[in-house]
Amino acid sequence: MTLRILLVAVLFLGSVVVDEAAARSKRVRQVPNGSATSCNTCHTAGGGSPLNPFGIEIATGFLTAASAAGDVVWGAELAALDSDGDGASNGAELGDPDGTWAAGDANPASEVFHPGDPASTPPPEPEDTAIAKTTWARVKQLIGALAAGEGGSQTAPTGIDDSKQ
Ligand code: HEC
Ligand SMILES: [Ca+2]
Ligand SMILES: [Ca+2]
Repeated sequence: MTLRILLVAVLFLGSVVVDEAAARSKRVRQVPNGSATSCNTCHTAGGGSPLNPFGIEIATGFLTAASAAGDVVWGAELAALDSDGDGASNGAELGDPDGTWAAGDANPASEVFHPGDPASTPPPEPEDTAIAKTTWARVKQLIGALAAGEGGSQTAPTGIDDSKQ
């Protein structure tokens, strides 16, 4: 008898946990590119686990209700915030910088970064490109100098020493 009550209780609790998760799985489809990391877009270790900074942001101001019934309010405001503080807005990380995507739309085609993880962030473009160009110019110079020097000369290739430029 006691065993039966226990069994019923376990089955009941199990189904409650499943319902809790199932009722909230819609949220994966309520942010752009939510499918990229699924539940971990907002949770730290799977659905129902503690929320990451993006999830906390949503819990504290971007749900239509503070329960399983709550839908995510994705839009310009949430897109403009930088929940994980890595310098890239939530929208920039999820491929919808202006927050114009709406649930049901196709996912924006773009490289997706994690809005709740500061270690995942788009590279800061302009500066990097400038550095890369300089480096590339140097590499070409070096290859050119080496190719020209083929055949024996041991003199340092020109144009590589900073002091000569
Ligand atoms: C867009 C953000 C977002 C995504 C994606 C998301 N969640 Fe959540 N989840 C939340 C927020 C915010 C809460 C806290 C509010 C609440 O209780 O619903 C929460 C709470 C929960 C809870 C209740 C936890 C508790 O301690 O009461 C469960 C269970 C849950 N989520 C499951 C899931 C599962 C499973 C998925 C993936 C299929 C998922 N969630 C994806 C934002 C998200
Ligand atoms: Ca960010
Ligand atoms: Ca990030």
